[in-house]
Order: sequence, then structure tokens, then C-alpha cells
Amino acid sequence: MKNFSCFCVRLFLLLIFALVTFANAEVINARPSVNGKLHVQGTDLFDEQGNQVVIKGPSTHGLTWFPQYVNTNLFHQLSREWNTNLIRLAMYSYDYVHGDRKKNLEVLRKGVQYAIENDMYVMVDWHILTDNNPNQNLAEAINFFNMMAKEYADVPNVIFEICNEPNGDCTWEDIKEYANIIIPVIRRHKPDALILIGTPNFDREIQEPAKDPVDFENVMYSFHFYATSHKGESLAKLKEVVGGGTPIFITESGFCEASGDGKINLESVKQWYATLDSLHLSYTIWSMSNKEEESAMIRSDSRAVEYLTEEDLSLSGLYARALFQGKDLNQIPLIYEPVSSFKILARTKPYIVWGIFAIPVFIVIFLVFLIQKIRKRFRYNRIRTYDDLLKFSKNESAKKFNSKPAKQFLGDLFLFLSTFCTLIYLCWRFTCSIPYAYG
Ligand code: IDC
Repeated sequence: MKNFSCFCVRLFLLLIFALVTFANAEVINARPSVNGKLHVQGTDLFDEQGNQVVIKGPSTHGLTWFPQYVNTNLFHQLSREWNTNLIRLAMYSYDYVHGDRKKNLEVLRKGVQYAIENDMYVMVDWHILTDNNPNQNLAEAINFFNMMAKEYADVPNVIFEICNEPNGDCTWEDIKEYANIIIPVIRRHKPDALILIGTPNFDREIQEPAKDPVDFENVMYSFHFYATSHKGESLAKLKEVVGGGTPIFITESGFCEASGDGKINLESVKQWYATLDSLHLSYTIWSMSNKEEESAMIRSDSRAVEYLTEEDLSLSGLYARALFQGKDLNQIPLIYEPVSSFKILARTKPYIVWGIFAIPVFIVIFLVFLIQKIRKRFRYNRIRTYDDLLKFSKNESAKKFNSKPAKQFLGDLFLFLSTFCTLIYLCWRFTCSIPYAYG
């Protein structure tokens, strides 16, 4: 009996040990208040106690484009109900440099504050895009990161993404040069800051830093994908680079095409995010907005900003929420009604939709012209317009004002083409380009 109780106690202790070890192996829902500052070890992220962590959450759209979604109630819902422990604040550097700087900073600071209030990690993203090389606005970037690192030196929540997507002819050497300047600026105030570095060609060429990493600890390199546009080859590259020991953070991803629009490819989505989970990669999903594009998580006809119900969510929103909550994506049917398919086609491939309109419009105008001509022929002696008056006049001096056949043809052609283009434009305008939500 004594042996048996000894055995039971041992078994119980073993169970507890196994549970603790298992729990330590991966803290899915790391929280700044519990897990503190994050740091990189190998290819993984770890908390202050040495537990491996993964952080996930949505990315905002441009901060000053959709500032209404930066509010504490929505962040509370994202944190508590959506189970997200990360929010990315996308501050378009072009807007900051050339636009309303005060507004950008105001929304950004609010975003950081709400993330702190709701116990989320927060990624401060210097969102370069049209300014394709981060060195273009180097002085501004230095000032910006100096200010941010100083302000949030002691805040474990804040993570820095020093440049969104370098593109065009921006090389890895250019990015390294930039990182070598910006990282010390940040680290002067926040020596242990976690820093994420962009990679060439819209954060896709992660093999470059794999070959030639920067000389700093505690950094990760950004990789972006959009499931409809990027598939096998990109996925294989990601696996290979991570397998080779390079730390990667998916600072942005999406379910549709890289344009931010176009239909979702669910099979590809499942494959990508299952891979991210198996590699313990952290990620954000684009975007928390109601823009009329497929990547927006909120429906374009929704006006909710502080709490999102099921009805407010687009397909992207439903899938993103399911991923964050660890639910099965197959539970959400991927259905495109003919109207929404047509709208997506009009936004992504407008020339096809114009073509679709062009055929019936052409036929209708052609028939109208034909009928007009036939009618004129049979009722030639009826005078209706000044033109007719001249045409049928017996007066010699009036006749010389008659248009020549070539001129007449040109006139008809002009009328035909302008009616044709106007009608196509109106068809497109009424069916596609007036956002439903705005009337
Ligand atoms: C897109 C937005 C779109 C906006 C465009 C230009 O979805 O509404 O008009 O930017 O600013 C990225 C970029 C991200 C893009 C997104 C989708 O980081 O700014 O947002 N994307 O195209 N990289 C790959 C895709």
C-alpha cells in the first residue's frame, strides 16, 4: 500500500513536471506584464524567464488613413476576445515626412498607450513603401527612432520595425548601411530593444541577410507574404532560411493578392499559417480597416470602430480572428457571391470589366445608329433640324453649307465614340466605383 501511494505521488510529480516543461516549451499567449521584454535566441523569441514565445496580431492600415480603429475598446477586444498579443502600428514614412506629422505622432502614441493598457506587444513600424530605400529619409528616421526609443525606453511592450518594405533598386547593402545607423540610435536609449529589419524586394529576399547578417544581437529579419500571390517557392525559401538558423519575423502577411485585394486562396492560407506555427514564427496580418479591398478585416459597409461583431467582419477578418484564436479555418466557408466577385474583378482587373460592358454597349449604340440611319433614309423629306433644312434646300447658296460625306462620317464617328465611352464609364461608375457604404 505504501509502495502504491509512493508510486502515485511520484506519478503526480512527474505529471506536474511534464506539464511545466511543456508549458515552458512554448508560451502561446505571451503578455508584456507577465513575460516582459522579448529577446532573440537562435531563430526564436524568448521572454525574460527564458520561455519560448510567439506573438501574433493584426496590423493597422496607414495610421492616419484609418485612425478611428486606434482606440482602447477595440484593442481590448482584440487582446481579450481575439486572443492577440501584438498590434503593429503602420506609420507610412512618406505621410510622416510629407504630410501631417503631428497627427501621425498623435495616433502612434495613442496606439502604443492602448497596447500597453491592454497588455499587448506593439510594433512601431516605419512604413516605407513609395520611398523605396530607407536611406531616402535617413535624417527623419534617425530623429523618429531617437524620439521613440527615448520615450519607450523602459516599456517592455515596444518593438521596432525600422523599415517596412525596401523595394525597387534598394539592395541589402543599402539596408545594412541604414540598419548600422538606426540600431545604435535606438540602442542608446533602449539597449535591449528587439529590432526588426526589412529585406530587399518588399521583404522577400531573406536569403540576403542569411548570407550576410548584421553585426547586432537581438534582431530579426522581416519576411512578408500574401497567400494568393506567393506560394510554393516562397514557402520553401522561408523554411530553408529559418532552417539555416536565420531569425525571421513575419511583420506583415495577407490572405489575398500582394496588391491587398483579389480573392483569398484558402488552401494557400492554410499551408502558410500551418508552416508559421510549426516553425514558431511570429506574425501580423494586414489590415485592421474597412477599406473596400479584400485584405481589410472589416467590411466596407460597417461603421463599427470600438467593437466588432460577426457582421462587421469581412472574410479576411473572420479568417484572421480564427487564426489568432487557434480555430479551424475550414469552419468558415469561403464563398464569393456573384456581386462581390464582380466587384473584386472590377477593382483588381478593371480592363476586363470595361470589356464586359463594352460589348453590350457597342451593340446597343450600333443598333440605335442603324435605326436612325434607316429612318432618315425613308423619311428623307421631313425637315427636323437645321441640317435637314440645308440638305433639302433648293437654294444653291444654302447647299454649300452642307457637310461633305467625309465630314459627316467623322461627325457620326465622334458622336458614336463619345456616347460609347460615356455609357461604359457610367456602367462602371454605378456598378463598381461608388462605394456601397457612401451611398
Ligand atoms: C496597401 C493598402 C492599400 C494602399 C496601398 C498603398 O492595402 O489600401 O492603397 O498599400 O499605400 C504591402 C505594404 C502595404 C500594402 C499591402 C497591400 O506593406 O502598405 O498596403 N502590401 O498591397 N506589402 C505587400 C502588400
